[in-house]
Amino acid sequence: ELQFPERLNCASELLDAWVASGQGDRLCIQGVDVSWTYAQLQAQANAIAHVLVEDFGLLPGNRVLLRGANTPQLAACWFAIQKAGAIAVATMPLLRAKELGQILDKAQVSHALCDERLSEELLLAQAQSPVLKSLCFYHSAAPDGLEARAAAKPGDFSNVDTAADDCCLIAFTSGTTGAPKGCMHFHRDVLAICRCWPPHLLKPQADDVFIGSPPLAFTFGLGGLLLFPMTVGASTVLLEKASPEALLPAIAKYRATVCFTAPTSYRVMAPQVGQFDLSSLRKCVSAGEALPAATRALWKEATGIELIDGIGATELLHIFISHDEAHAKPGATGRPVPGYRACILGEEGQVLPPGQVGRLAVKGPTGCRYLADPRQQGYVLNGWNLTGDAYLMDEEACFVYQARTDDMIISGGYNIAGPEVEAALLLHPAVAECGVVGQADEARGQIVKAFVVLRPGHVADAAMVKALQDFVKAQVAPYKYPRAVEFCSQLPRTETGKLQRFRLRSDLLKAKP
Ligand code: 3UK
Repeated sequence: ELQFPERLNCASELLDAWVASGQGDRLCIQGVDVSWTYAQLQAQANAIAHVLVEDFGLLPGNRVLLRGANTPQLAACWFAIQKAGAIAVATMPLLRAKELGQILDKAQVSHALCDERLSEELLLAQAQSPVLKSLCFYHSAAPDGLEARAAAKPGDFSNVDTAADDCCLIAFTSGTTGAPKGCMHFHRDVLAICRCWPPHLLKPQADDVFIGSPPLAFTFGLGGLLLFPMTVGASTVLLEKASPEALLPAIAKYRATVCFTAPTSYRVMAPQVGQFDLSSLRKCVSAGEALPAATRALWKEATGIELIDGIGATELLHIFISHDEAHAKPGATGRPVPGYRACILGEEGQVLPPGQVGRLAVKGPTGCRYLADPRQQGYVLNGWNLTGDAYLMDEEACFVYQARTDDMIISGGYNIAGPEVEAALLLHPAVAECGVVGQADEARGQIVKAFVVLRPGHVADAAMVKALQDFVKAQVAPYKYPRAVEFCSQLPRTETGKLQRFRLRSDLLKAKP
């Protein structure tokens, strides 16, 4: 059981404590244009907190929208908000005015800090918003920009005395089904995720250099690229652009040791690994989507490193089922992270025995609290969080991902998990990427349809279709083979690397006569 004092501010614990203990000159954060020690990040955050409170009248509990690519400045803004006892509402850099407007409204955002290079869409949203009172730009040379204002403020700040269960973060889900949901997290939640997965599974060291792709607005990135390195006084590299092509040279340049990205990114990087000196790298974490066994094998072959897989969710803040390198089991996500419990529930809410597919339920120190959203009732049942994933627990108590519950394909009376068919296809040397969904079919209800991106040098013809179908039939129950195969040049993905199956399905609808 995790114990926290009643009064708690996550910025005091994660940031100020290093300076207070005399270790403020440790390297904390590197970006393209600046590089800060813990003391320098603290001084920046303190000055920004003064700006928010004194120049913009920020009060504890106010909601502050953040918009920007991953940079040290964005991290300083995040800690400034915590220090002022306010609530960070982090937003994904690619969001447009309409989506930003929904967030301003839903989270009742009163203040915003925005990278000037991403001002356009937020200004459009502000014009429509009755709630946003102040908007200040950073990465700005303007006399009223954040840098100029912060330069006029002192470098110390007395943190607001927040309660452990004061809300400090509202994270929005990507909302593939309906409007995005705001998930509220408390100061103690931020510290809880720092005490569960990192010390038990990641096991970071003080001299580690973290790097990766997820935006800080995605809680996978917030934890992996900002909070977790700070639990051991390590440093982090924040890249503004972190495509697989940009990540590899950056790992080499910064001598990074711990990498966080999505499974698809490891798959794209694997064949290019030989062109870079990745000798510094010691740990690689995959999350956001199921990790296919073929991708784990490719990465291990290319780098010698066993990927650490973990399933997390915005609702639960971070990873709750995972494994360390010694316990990796291809095709399985692992076991509940210390502090969390998990089980598989059947249709009637009964706990299912090992081997049976059902709904994943999770309980732990963090959990779903939607902001003013009736969908809370669908996510939490008797204190258990229902993540929307179909899973099974095997005989070794390892949890094995099947599909999103609403992505299961039902064909001729069989339940078929698209990702299992994808995992089989990905083992074929001609397949670069693939996505498998159900296509409406008169006779069978649905048939299994595969969208396939071929590796260079392979021909998309009828012979290839037959070869892929036979290949799948040889590995999994033959009724799961893709009756339809369509070749394409790329697959639709979110900013966080997730395959957008709903778009594959709607493309199917469009294609129908
Ligand atoms: C899926 C996975 C299989 C799964 C996240 C790490 O992805 C994160 O949060 P989101 O709210 O999505 C949650 C859903 O994504 N998923 C994530 N990781 C895995 N499926 N294996 C995995 N390893 O459907 C889950 O319900 O965007 C991941 C840390 C923090 C996060 N917010």
